[in-house]
Amino acid sequence: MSQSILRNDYQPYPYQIPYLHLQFFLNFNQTKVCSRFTVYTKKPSTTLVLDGEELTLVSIRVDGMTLSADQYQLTDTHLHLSLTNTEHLIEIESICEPEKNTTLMGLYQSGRQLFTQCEAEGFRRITWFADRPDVLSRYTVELIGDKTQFPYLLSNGNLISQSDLDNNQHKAVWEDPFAKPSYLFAVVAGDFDCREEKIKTASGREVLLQLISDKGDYDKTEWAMQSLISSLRWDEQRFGLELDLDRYMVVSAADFNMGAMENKGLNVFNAAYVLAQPESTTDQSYRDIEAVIGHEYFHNWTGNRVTCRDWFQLSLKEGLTVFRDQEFSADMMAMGLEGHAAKSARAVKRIDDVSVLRVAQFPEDAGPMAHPIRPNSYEEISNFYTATIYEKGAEVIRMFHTLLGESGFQAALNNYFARFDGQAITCDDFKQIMDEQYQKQNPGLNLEAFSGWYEQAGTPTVTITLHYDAKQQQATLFFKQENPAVGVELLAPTTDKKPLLIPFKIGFLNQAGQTQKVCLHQDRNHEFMLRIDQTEQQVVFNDVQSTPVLSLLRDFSAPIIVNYDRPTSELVTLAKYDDNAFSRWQAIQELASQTIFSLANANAEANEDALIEVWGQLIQDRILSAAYLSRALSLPSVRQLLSQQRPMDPLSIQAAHQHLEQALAERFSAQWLTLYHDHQPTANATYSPDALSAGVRALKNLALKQAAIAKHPEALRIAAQQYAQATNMTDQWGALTVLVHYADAELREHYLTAFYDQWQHNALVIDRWFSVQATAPYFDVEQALQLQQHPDFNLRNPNRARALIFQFCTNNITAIHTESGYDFWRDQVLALDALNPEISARLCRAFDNWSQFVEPQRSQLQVRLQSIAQHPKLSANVTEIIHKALTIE
Ligand code: B3K
Ligand code: ZN
Repeated sequence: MSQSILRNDYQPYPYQIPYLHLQFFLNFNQTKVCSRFTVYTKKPSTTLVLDGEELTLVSIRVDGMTLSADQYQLTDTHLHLSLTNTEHLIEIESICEPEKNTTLMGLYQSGRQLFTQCEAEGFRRITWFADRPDVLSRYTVELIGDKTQFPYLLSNGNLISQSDLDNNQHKAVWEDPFAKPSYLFAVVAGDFDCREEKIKTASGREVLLQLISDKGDYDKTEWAMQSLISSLRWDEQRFGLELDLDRYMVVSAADFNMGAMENKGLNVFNAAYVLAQPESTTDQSYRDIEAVIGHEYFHNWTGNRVTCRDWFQLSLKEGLTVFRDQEFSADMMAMGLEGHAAKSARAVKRIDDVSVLRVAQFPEDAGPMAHPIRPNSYEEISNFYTATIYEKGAEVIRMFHTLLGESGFQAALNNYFARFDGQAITCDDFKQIMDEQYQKQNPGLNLEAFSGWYEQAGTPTVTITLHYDAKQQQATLFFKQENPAVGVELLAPTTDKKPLLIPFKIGFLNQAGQTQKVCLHQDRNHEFMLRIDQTEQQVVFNDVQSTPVLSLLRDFSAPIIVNYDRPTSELVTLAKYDDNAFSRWQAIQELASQTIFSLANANAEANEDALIEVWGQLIQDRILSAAYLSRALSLPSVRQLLSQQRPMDPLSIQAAHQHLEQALAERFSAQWLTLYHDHQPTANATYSPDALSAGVRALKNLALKQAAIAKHPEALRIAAQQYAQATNMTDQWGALTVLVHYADAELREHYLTAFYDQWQHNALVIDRWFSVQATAPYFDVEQALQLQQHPDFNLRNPNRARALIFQFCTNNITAIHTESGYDFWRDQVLALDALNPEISARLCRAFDNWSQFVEPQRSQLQVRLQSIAQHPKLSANVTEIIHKALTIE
């Protein structure tokens, strides 16, 4: 079993390595790497320990002398050198094998190209080095390779020289002017297309931006370039942060484990987050590309200039950078809009982000892998690139932003860069900066009670009760926080969790749904930001003229679950009239969730009347934006509902969900058809991915789906027509999904074949072809196994594995929750684990919460987990997940 690494065991590295010189002789089968660096220490006679994995050693020289085998100690993971002086020159030659590297960590081959991925611990698969984020060095990199095979030889920073060598070889020398940790190192080699643009930064410096993609994909990089320029401008305008390099490259890779990687000056991107053109890319993908381009670009300051001391601090860069990319997207979505329209656009972004948090992070925070945003231990760091570190981390930053306000937050960030630029630091350092600013703004108060957000796991629940005294016109609100031990906390008996500081935004309405002003201390308003920081706390509002309807946790001001018992009629009032767009959507969702849960429990009083009343009003509304309506008129997903149910009964929730979906679709089928026709594009309109146009298409495609669910006689004909006439992928995809999911087998096959034939040369669209089948109601395990035999299926390509296997295992509820479904999941985890442990561990997580299911699913899953655990050759990644899942119930 792997060892746990503990945060409290941190020790600074005993050596400094200010410069690193690397020389690569690039080849697919064997790449030779020669490294040269001087180590400095204040303590002579210290052993130098370097990380290295899957490498073949050629030679080691210390101060010019080649070492014999008895002068160093080599294990599978480390190289130990006993040094005597305060300064030594180290030279190491080694070989790695990119062609055989299916983990996609370190240097690997993808098609006829070479890429690296070093975060978190991939650099050690390239050469022996101090592969940890607190060792910062300035890199010079010489790349030598065949001119025909590798016309492009890229690394971080500035190109110093390029020259031809004998035997059709050539060499490029790169120098990164900034000291960086090894995880930000990158090399890319191969043949590419390159889109370039020169722009001037805010201070007037000219910089070269390059978008580098496979030959033939040049036309698909225009949007990414536009997004990169928008990101640059946004960071200058909103955060006052400028690009610090002369050259910034973004490269597209077909095989990539994650979304993208922020290597200094040389970002490597999963092709899915960089390539776009209207006919092959959906609106959602356009948004995602903009967000990920932004995210990686924003890392240049929050991550690269100021980096993490150790991997326990990962959220220092990820939470902050996700917060920044969320704000960037919101600003882009609201661009050009004013007043209510701008607010609504931002609310849509907030709704989407909160939905992701609830579907991905809340269950994580309630399961065996629950961990604080700054974990205390891990076995395998790649298992900790989680929704908690990223999305909950971003919510924590958002709370700082809420507590300080925009200008206070900006002032604090200025101090942050002034104090920590060029350093590897901790979350505590960041919190300290925020606290200093808070104390400046709020004399006598501090953020001490906020530290629990970094120290504790679990989603806190806040239960609220209201006492209204009509005579005194006084409303007293009682708040009770609960946050029982979860995940690893359950293994430590001494978990006395403390109450958290929660910024809680609340609004007051009356029973008719109008806002009502009330008094809190001297403040008379209808909306307040409360500071909740006690286990039990009460807040008294005066001058409350009528029984209030409370609009709670407006804008989702904290990542918590709110319990408040109220009559359905109040939810209906909020669903119709809440002036906070987020909370209005929340009320509609709660109404829908309650209805589905009562249906699933076969509750005698279960009925859809309240929801029908609300939907009836919404579906006629022509003032709310189309994007907002498309969210308001969507039921919560089965996965989200399951996260609220204990024990989880997937099949009954799926059945109740389907029942309600059907009932609502039938009830409003005529209105949906009208909506569909009212949201057609104007003739000859050219495609634009802007938020307004995308919102109209989202609502239109939702309407088409609803008409199909209702089996409206027109629905499939309209879908076929839309498919035939579509000039963009959003519309073609919307129609295809309807035709594949709701038409009979013959029609479905016809469209699947047509779609495949049209797009067989576009891998990203063929991913869609796999996923539309994997999520279809008719699709079962037998078909999944059959589709895996398709010549285009390739388990080594993470996007393909995600399109078929992950989609099937996570989103095809009826097919996966069967004995054969669970067998399929187990077999895929094991098959993937032999190739790519990082991806396999992610699939493994799909059922790490097995113990929360009802019987017989619970026992059936347990058996599969146990059989994975017994597999003789399991990666450290999967071992950690399975071990935690089986020991922490
Ligand atoms: N920092 C990368 C994460 C890559 C980790 C892979 N094991 C992506 C991002 O957050 O920008
Ligand atoms: Zn990131």
